Amino acid sequence: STTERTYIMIKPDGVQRNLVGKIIARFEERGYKLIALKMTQATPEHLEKHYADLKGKPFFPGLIKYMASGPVVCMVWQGLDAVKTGRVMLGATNPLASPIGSIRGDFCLAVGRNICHGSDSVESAEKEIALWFPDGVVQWTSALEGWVFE
Ligand code: YYY
Ligand code: MG
Repeated sequence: STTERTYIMIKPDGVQRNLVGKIIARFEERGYKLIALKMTQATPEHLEKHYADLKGKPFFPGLIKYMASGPVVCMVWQGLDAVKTGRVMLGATNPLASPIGSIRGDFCLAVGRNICHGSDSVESAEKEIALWFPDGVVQWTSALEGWVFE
């Protein structure tokens, strides 16, 4: 549906490498609508909730440390097939397996420094949006809607 939402986050390495504008531009240019945006330094406790499904994995402690090592940029993007297409735009978890043209395929190399996060299902998107934006998102009408969607 055209109101599907996904949670996209620019990780600390994406912020440090000045890729915030480029990543936002890709979602804007594709036709998605930005309905929430903030920059924050996340606590390990908050990140453990975000990555609760991965608790117990060998890379989990390093993942939390990396994600808490600097500010992140948190966003909610809305539009047709936002979750699945958002993941395609990010690329594969391992940047080396990501196609050129995807964000990870163009801008990074290491799985532990893959610069961005995207929800993997509509259900996890709803959970992640509630976790990062507990006060909700911004409802607004884009003047472009009739040109982006039939
Ligand atoms: O959703 P996605 O970010 O593509 O991958 P997940 O399987 O959810 O893992 C989250 C995060 O953990 C991944 O972006 C990098 C890191 N990670 C890792 O450092 N080493 C792995 N073998 C797998 C994942
Ligand atoms: Mg994931």
